Amino acid sequence: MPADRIANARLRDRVVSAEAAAALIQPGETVAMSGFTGSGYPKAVPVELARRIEAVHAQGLPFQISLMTGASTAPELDGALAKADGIAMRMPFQSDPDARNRINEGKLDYIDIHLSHVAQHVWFGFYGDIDTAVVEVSAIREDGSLVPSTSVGNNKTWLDLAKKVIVEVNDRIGETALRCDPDKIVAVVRTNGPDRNSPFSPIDATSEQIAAHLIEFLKHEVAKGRLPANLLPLQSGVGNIPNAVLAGLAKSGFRDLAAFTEVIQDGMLDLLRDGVLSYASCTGFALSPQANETFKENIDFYRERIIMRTQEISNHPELVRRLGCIGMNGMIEADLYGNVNSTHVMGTRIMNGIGGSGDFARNGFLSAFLSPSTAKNGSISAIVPMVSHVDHTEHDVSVIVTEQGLADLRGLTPRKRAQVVIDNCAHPDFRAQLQDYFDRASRDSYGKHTPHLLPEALSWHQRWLDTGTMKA
Ligand code: 0RQ
Repeated sequence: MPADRIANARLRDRVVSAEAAAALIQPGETVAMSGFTGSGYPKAVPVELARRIEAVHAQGLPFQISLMTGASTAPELDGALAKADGIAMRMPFQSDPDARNRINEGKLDYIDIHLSHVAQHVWFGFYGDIDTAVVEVSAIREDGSLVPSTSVGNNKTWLDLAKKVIVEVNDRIGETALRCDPDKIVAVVRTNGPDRNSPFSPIDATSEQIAAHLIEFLKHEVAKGRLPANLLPLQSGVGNIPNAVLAGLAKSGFRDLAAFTEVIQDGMLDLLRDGVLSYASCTGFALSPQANETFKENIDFYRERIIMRTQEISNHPELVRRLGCIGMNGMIEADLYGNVNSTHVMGTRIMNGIGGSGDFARNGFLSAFLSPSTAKNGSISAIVPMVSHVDHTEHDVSVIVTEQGLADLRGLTPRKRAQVVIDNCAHPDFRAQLQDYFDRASRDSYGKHTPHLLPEALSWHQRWLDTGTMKA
């Protein structure tokens, strides 16, 4: 790593090993780290911290920290610390298998909140003091200002509030800088690790169909005069299906699109390159290794078209409403009336968290939730009578899309919504079962506004748990 990456002389004197930096974090501390959806998280200090925690545990002594970030990180951060049993409390979002298991075993406290709320709640003191911030940057300038790496997230808040700061200096990709009083920076660690950069699965027929239904709907909205020809600023969740939607947009004939989103993934870079997308605002990147290379090679092109913002701005409800964003997010399941569960498998097992989906679902101009119509090799229906956990209520969900089709819920009564969800979104293997439920509920329900047979609705998931299949 070139020495001039740390241009500030005082901070050059504070360069230490990751192990020495990790030793500055004490048991019981609240530690705020950088990182948003696999980008811009510290690569070296968390691993060393996990090692130290394990060594302390081996002596029979306790050592855990409370951990906050922007959003999800990677095995070197969440994974290493969870495996070491080093996290007492985690917020606001994670997607790590080891952390997830510990949360679901009841061994790790997890607070799952809207990403736009994090900075404000921390400023209000709901999470106590921040003892240490560990923030990845791509350079330190002569005046001590910190050049962000591949995500911004809550870094400004962490640097403002933390009592002491550890900086990891990694690859430079950006230009503007974060400011932090150099007196607070107690350690600077040199690293050279890549971001998580997981490759996307090749686009399969299911995601292609989901994308096609959504794009056809957007074209229909333009034709009806409800959307301008270049749509409205797009927010796209992370994952294979949102990526397929972006790939579909590339071939759709739309031009001059804009994105006001949290995360830029491969498909969005392609849209920018091809001029389909004019510019994109984000707080982080989730790129495959290949897209990451292309991004770096063409950084001058992308720097003119991408702006990174802190996450309380990238996800700000007022901005999402004012800009009239089109939210496109994945879901676990939706019910007949349009309530959506994004976080809990079978109502109790957390998957990742609500992330930014709620910021965009509630406040966007249009809010679309996308999923294959079945999960687990067709054994579970993603369309259920009543969701087992509610993240997005029927009032915040405009359209539901599966590979079967699209249900436009706007302007429909609950009972009309139910019929269109069954007809358009349910998989044929489950359609008759759902129709039967809805017909009996419409006849026998206590209230006829949102018909339900409560014991049966609530036993739907239990049946799957008991038998291992809902088809039976
Ligand atoms: O489980 O990994 O064990 O196979 O859930 O499902 O189909 O791979 O879909 O990766 O797009 O995730 C909602 C989790 C979808 C995601 C969710 C099981 C399925 C699989 C993953 P396996 P898929 P995706 C921007 C916005 C909330 C946060 C958000 C998410 C696993 O989109 O985390 O939107 N959303 N943030 O088998 C049982 C069902 C299931 C099911 C799926 N009905 N029943 N299991 N699965 N449906 C980003 C940020 O905010 C940072």
